[in-house]
Amino acid sequence: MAQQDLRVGLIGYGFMGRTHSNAFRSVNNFFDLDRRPVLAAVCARNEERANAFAAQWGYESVETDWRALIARDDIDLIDIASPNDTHHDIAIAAAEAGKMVMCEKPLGRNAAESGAMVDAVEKAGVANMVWYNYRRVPAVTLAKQLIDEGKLGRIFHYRAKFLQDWTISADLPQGGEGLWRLDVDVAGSGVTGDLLAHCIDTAMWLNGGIDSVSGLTETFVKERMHNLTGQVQKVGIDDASLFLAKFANGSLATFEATRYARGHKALYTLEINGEHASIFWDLHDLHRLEYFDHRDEGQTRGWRSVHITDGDHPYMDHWWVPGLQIGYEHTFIHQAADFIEGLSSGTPAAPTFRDALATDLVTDAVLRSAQSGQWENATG
Ligand code: SOE
Repeated sequence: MAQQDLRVGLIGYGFMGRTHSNAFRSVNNFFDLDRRPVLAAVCARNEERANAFAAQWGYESVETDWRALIARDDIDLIDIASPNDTHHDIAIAAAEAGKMVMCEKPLGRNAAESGAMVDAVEKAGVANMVWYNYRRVPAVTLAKQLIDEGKLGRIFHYRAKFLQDWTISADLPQGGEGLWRLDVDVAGSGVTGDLLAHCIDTAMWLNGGIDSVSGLTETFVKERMHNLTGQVQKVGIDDASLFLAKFANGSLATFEATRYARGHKALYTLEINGEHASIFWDLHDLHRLEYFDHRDEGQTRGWRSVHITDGDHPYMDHWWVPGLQIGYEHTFIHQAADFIEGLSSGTPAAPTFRDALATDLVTDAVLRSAQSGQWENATG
């Protein structure tokens, strides 16, 4: 297939910069696409480390000012993998310069920021997408197909958790590289925007819109030393966030995220209970989908643990042979493939900025509800 270059300018070289770079580098090895990402430039303030990153990943050039990157004529796509407080300004400037924009989640620090970003990309008419990668775990994509085919029937319950334990120590500072997720000014919120946002994105994709929420948050460690000021400062993020939700389809939900669940590193689980069937998925066992169908023959009816590695499972015909599983990094490769296919077909791949705004409206409502003690509307 004749391929057009898709010249990528990546901003940020942390954990997410690596997942995105790996996706752009690998995607054409596994998917037949009419565009080929070219790692044109990486941009970060620390020139020495940006140079080292460029050498390691094969970026052609380095910029230390994102405005200079956006001003370049040889860049088609700006990919934002820098901390949350940078998303708004970069995305808007990139859209105004006519660049396609991909952005790490959450889209903005709050729905007001995200709304302005949606306006900018839609006004400019540029392709856009947010990296909510868990939609593209093949088992989760299969769950979507089963639900859309009506296999579960009417849905009654949705249950999601995202549990971690890495901030329990009161000695852990806040702010700066690696710890900006603890600094409310940079992150926008704590686990609500960081972890629940994933659960909400998947949930609304699988089960439709969320109408209203009742939230409860807690900050267990109230003060931490700030890495940038050297001062002990108030912690403004939520360490744990739980909420009840009512979906537009009438189903009821519980969501929980915390960084204080000792023993859990990234336990994202979801369960959906329908009239005919139920589904359970666990990120620690991401290549399995647990499925129970009440219509099965009575004596052998039970939960099936389906190994999602066959050629007829979502995305799996692009990988190895049946029985051999794939992992976390592949979800980003799938997302890059879908984004490029969306450019070719003219049907944008989801989640777009607009889809991600809907998630931020829910996270804002959860935080509002935790303050007000009331149920809050989550649709904006
Ligand atoms: C936080 O520890 C984090 O890295 C999130 O920021 C990611 O979005 C999540 O996928 C894994 O956990």
